[in-house]
Amino acid sequence: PKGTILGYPRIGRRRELKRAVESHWAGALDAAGLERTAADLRRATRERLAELGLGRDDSSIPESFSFYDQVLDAATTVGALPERFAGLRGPDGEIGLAAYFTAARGVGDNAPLEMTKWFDTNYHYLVPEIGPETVFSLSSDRLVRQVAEAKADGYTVRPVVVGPVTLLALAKATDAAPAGFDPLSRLDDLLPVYTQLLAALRAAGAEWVQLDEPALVSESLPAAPAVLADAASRAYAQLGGSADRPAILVAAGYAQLSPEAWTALAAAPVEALAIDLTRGSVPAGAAGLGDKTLLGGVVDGRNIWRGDLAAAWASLQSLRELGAASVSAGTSTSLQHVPHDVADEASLDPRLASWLAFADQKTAQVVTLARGLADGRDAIDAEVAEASAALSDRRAAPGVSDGAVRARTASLTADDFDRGDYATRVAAQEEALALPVLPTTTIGSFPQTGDIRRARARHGKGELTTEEYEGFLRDEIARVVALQEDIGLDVLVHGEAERNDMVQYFAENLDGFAVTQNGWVQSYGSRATRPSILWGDVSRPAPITVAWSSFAQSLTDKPMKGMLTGPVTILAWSFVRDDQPLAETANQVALALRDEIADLEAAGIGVIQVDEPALRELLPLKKDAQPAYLEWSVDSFRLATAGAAAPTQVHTHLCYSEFDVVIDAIAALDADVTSIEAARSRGEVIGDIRTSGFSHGVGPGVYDIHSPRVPSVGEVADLLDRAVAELPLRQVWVNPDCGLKTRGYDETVESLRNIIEATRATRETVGAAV
Ligand code: THG
Ligand code: ZN
Repeated sequence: PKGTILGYPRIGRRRELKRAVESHWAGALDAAGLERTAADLRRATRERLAELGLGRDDSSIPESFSFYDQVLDAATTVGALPERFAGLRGPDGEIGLAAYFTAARGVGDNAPLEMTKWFDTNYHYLVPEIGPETVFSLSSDRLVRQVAEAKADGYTVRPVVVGPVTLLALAKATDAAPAGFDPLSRLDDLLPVYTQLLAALRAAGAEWVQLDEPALVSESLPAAPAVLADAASRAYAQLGGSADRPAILVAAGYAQLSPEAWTALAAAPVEALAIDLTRGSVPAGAAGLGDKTLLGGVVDGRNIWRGDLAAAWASLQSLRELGAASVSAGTSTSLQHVPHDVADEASLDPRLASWLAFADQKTAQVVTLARGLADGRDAIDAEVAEASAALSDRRAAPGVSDGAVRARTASLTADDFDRGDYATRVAAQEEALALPVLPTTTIGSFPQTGDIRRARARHGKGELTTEEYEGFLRDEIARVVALQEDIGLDVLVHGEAERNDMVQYFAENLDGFAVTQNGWVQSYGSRATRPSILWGDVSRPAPITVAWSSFAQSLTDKPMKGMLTGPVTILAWSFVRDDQPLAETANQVALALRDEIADLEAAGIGVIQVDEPALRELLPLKKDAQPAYLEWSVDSFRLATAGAAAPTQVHTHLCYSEFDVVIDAIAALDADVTSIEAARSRGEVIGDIRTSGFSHGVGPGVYDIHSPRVPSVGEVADLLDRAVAELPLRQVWVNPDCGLKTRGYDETVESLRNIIEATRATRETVGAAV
């Protein structure tokens, strides 16, 4: 086939899979019912993709369904589940749905597999645990059955599996493994199982198989690119050397394939190679591909823009020079990172909608390019012209470029990014705030109860007037403020009951953004977000948070924290315009936040938190691109906050504990106080903070909010003792790991009370020692 997509969203146009899976977990839908829903979804996907023009019988339709995660799928297929889930396996060691979901979600003391970000996307995968003791064996025939299911429906699909190199490269060592154990060292034991899998797929009717190897583009994995390329060379010599297998497509999206990996794959006995041409090209000096097919990933799987078909065509033409036997058109990655269909967005401005492409529109683009490759460029002239016209329309549309916004970013000077001397600020803040040692606070959100969600939904449907809804929110804020006073916290928050999502809330209140109704994108498992669309120059038509924060402040004498989401996180969790540097877009958002901060200060708010949980997420996979990213991302935060007066205490919050990579960047943010995740790693991060010489206020989390467990007073006190032993007392803040939005009230209140009790005890000990 002349064109294909590397994968399709699995959650369903109306999140049907989420509903089915969650009702299965709740015991309301049995396994057979869940399997039926999943089969219906797969059937609907095949039919839709055929309707859009992918061939029913030429392997251009991918079989990329997953109940939870593609990495977990591959791990369970080859039997790579840690020992603690062994009891859940079937008679022949088979891993069925129950074991699969338990590995994903945990049960009792059996912790689930760890979850982490998939390359530089917002998708999270489950980290396989592999040790010397792991026994690889074919343990699930799910994918084989899906191929057979499609066959029975008259489709020859192309099954998609995470490849052996990526599976091992993303794995971590089991607890039982000796120190320094590298899962990649098990490659030779794993390959026979993949060989067996390929044979079974062929027997079920697969003519092609797609092995996803994005590890081969990354410079951010423990294994170096040359080591990964060597593994790929061995893996594909062996898999390709097997006689009983479908044709193999090795797909390596998300960035440019490393030169070493290109050389390895060019020499490997596989039939096709898919590369990402939206984030890189062919490595310089790349070897020819002989009789392989080269699939050019020219349709971007990561954004929602309609794309430039003329440029895509030119890019495909340039591939011919590499001497591949044939060139075909594809997406750069799976389309799992974009929503289903622009046609599902009735409320979107039609002009904006005409610039967009979700998964279905991107599939149609691939089909168009494929037709061009088969029948000649003339055959697709009309479509190419239409795409170009949409692009020019977008360039010229009002709001895409706003003179006032441009003038403001163009006139920025170094001063605009600099808050001035830290010591001066500390003195001014001590006087303004008069906080005790070890000040206590929370990250910002309080539990989003069913009542809050229902009130928001009813307001959305017009069943509650805005006045009634806002009255409800004020009552909620008053309750949360009174609760915090009762618990004895020092710096209070208003609880964020008015926000659905910390990014969408700002997107809804800033010019230059649009939000969708059905634009869900899987984040992990059954969870999804609806990223906002940042399409134009960003400005703030009116204050956003000021009324809520000043109402909350009016209820208490304690400092009330103003709560904002930082520019990098707003960009990271939105679909961002691709027609100007991210740095420019980030500065526009930063200026809108800067104005909000000025208004909060004017309204008497003396502590303002600007969250940047995604700072680490956007870090490029390629080392040479990282410094520039860290520069503009840090600058945009500084631009947002540098207007704050010295007595105003600026806080930030980051949602991870891998401090090492970005510690210098975090210090460069120059926030007065930074709260971070630390409870799960038992405060290990405190050592990193000390050795890095980080000098500003820091709140290493003492309560793991990802778990319903209530930390005991003793546990919290231990963490605090460790913090005050390693860090200067004046630096240490006391707070949970993250927002409390997803927790219930009972455990939240109990945990916060324990935190306060532990803090009081530690204050006494250090007081005695001082
Ligand atoms: N907001 C946005 N993007 C994000 C996060 C966020 N990306 C990264 C990270 N946080 C992802 N984490 C989650 C956690 C929970 C959910 C989604 C992503 C979640 N979603 C609800 C669901 O799927 O049922 C739907 C939420 C809604 O109604 O909006 O639980 O915090 N933008
Ligand atoms: Zn957090």
